[in-house]
Amino acid sequence: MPRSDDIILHHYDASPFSNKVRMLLGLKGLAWQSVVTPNMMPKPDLVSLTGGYRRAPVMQIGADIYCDSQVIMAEIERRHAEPNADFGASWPINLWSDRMWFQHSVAIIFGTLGDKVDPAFVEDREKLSGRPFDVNAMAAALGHSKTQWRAQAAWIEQALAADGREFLFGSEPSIGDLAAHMNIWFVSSVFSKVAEELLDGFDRVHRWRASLEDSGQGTRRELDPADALAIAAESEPGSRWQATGCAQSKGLSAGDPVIVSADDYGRDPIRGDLLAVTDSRIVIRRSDDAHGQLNIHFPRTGFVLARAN
Ligand SMILES: N[C@@H](CCC(=O)N[C@@H](CS)C(=O)NCC(=O)O)C(=O)O
Repeated sequence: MPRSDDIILHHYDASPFSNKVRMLLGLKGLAWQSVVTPNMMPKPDLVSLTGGYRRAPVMQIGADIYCDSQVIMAEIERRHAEPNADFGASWPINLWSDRMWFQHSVAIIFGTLGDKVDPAFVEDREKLSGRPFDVNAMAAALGHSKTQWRAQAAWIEQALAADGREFLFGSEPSIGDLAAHMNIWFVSSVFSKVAEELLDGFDRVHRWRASLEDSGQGTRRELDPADALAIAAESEPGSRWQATGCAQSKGLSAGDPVIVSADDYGRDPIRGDLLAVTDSRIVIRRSDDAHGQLNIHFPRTGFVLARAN
């Protein structure tokens, strides 16, 4: 049975955001437990743990639950500082790659698949975003999406050309490198020929990618979802966030009932009592009969925090 301080990643293999986190675990040489989640709703085990957050990945350490790859990577970095991967402009690159570049990857993959996309998946993604997931429109715009995608990949090639550096910020890989790698991995994992075409002539990107992937994905062990839930129920949430002030957050104080939701897609509201807000993180406490008390962590960037009515 895993211990309450083991890293448990709720994820699925095809998920690019999960792959980015798995690569950070590899870079740090960490052992971790893997709970494979479905790639669309329903996800009863995951949602019961998070209080409503459904996206992948989610990291669990005991009764602390980390929603969104941004706060997951920050927490891995905080707990396992060596080798340091949090430097340079890693976080802005992460946000650009997660939002802007990722949307072009989605348009290319699903525009290329077109009518082959499972209608249940289309319906799920429409509910997730609150907008049409129009694969025919994506197919029609494929040329534009590919141009945009390649132009963004060219930024990586240029950055690596600057002074012959091996990685974006010098001789060591960073979270920014893993973030930029995410879209290249995503498109290649589904359509390797399309990725080859889009990266044609970007020799530095090819070498950089191979070198990042050489670090592997750490030591993965499969864990039954029920065991992960049992670990949450048996563990106490971490106490380091309890004393943190809640300054500069719309007059909210620790203990206030709040709602947290993503500001892009998958905006399902998560209710809890505010524990802490910093410039980089929101932490709320929620409790239920099945799991007892849990700390739920979100990144500050990309999430809305509001008083619950
Ligand atoms: N900002 C989030 C985005 C996560 C995300 O969009 N994940 C995708 C999978 S790669 C997702 O959850 N899609 C809906 C689903 O799988 O149910 C993060 O960084 O973790």
